[in-house]
Amino acid sequence: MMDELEDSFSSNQNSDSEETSKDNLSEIPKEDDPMEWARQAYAALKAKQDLQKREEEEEEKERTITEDKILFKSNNSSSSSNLTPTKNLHQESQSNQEDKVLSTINHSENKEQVEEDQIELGDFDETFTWSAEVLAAQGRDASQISLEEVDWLGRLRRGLENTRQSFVTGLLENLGDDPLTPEVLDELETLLLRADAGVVATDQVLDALRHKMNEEVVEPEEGLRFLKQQLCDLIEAPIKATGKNVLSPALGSLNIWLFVGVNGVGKTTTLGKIANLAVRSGFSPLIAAADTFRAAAVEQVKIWGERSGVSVVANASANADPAAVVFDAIGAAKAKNADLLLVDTAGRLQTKNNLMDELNKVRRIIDKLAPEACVESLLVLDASQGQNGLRQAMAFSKSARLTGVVITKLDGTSRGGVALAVSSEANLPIRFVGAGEGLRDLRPFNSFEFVEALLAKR
Ligand SMILES: Nc1nc2c(ncn2[C@@H]2O[C@H](COP(=O)(O)OP(=O)(O)OP(=O)(O)O)[C@@H](O)[C@H]2O)c(=O)[nH]1
Ligand SMILES: [Mg+2]
Repeated sequence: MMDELEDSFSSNQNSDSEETSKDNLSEIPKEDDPMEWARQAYAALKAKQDLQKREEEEEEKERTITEDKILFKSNNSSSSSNLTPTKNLHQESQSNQEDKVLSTINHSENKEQVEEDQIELGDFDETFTWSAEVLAAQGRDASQISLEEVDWLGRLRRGLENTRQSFVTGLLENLGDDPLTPEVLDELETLLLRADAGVVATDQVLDALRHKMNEEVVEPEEGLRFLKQQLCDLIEAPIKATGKNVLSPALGSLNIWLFVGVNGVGKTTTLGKIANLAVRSGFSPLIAAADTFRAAAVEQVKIWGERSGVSVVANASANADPAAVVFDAIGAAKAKNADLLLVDTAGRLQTKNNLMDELNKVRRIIDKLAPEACVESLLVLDASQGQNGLRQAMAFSKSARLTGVVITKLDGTSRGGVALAVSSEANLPIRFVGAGEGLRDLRPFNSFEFVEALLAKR
């Protein structure tokens, strides 16, 4: 279980972890030849996948034999004892299923889930080599990377495609082969603002670049490297200030994560994906359906719960008090020994005071009932809303005691730069990013990977 935990929540370390600080990236002893590193990584993943497939086939074979034996036995027993093995079989398959879902979804008996959750190693193509390069640059060992990481990097890069297209293509065209000029900086300023990086981040990055150019001639390669580092530093600042590189549930205590934000930004979807990530990482999550505003909201969150085998606490009565649902859910979490309570809340405009008060009431209940819990209040932001997302962050952080941000819908928007605005202006750590509607289209945020994907040349 701990291995899986490392895999999903913790191994996605931001690049400022001690060994992989951006400042000493150049000192990391990495493979001289990135292609060779990628080849080794590919071979290791291929071997792992082949082994897993063989094990699964073996398991399947054994399972069929056992089932045949039980069925055979039950068919040959007298009618009264007939019930027992059949029941046992049913019980066995049910508890099996729970175990499987809890340990690794790859083994799930639900076909749909298998299809959705099993990642196949793709070709040794350009996407793979790029992902490998990003992992190698963080000082990773070619034999230690997981298919999930590689798969996610591909998704992240595809997700940022539109932002990159409008940003990097313009930038690279202007950069050319000559040292940086003041005109290139002007163009960069326009591009950053257009990608919704915000005024503060844009000014900060340009000031740093201007300062550097005053001191030395800056070749385009060096300019790009320096730009990446500036962007990374900017996004990292609020993350570093929390002392936690990656947000993962604290072990040994109850964690309560609230998902808040305006309508339709992806709160419920994010919660569903995190429930799945938590299960895969060995935690025991529980969901509180505290969006009591829409009748369909409870159904929606229940479907997400079912996809990962996570129970949902809900109140059937119309317009139930969200705080009452959270009250019940905390009781259930304690009774069931759940370690992560995920709370879905109704979408609300940051300008509606009564709805913001409702969030405060939920917080008061949590403080009263579970004062020892580690509480995270995560604002979900739709990347395509650009600067409006920043305004939401400012307003919510005033009244909802935010501790972090999740940026969703990075796919299909050219405004992924809003991550920079949120970090520099709302001063909030970005904790997760979503780049699609699938179960695996969300990962813990890693600033190095984000900036590399944002500024990938190819
Ligand atoms: N393309 C894309 N779609 C997403 C992403 N996250 C969520 N969505 C979609 O956005 C829509 C709204 O998602 P929800 O999770 O229901 O949003 P919500 O914030 O819970 O909405 P309310 O509860 O109504 O306020 C759904 O169609 C999701 O599938 C993402 O990362 N990428
Ligand atoms: Mg919702």
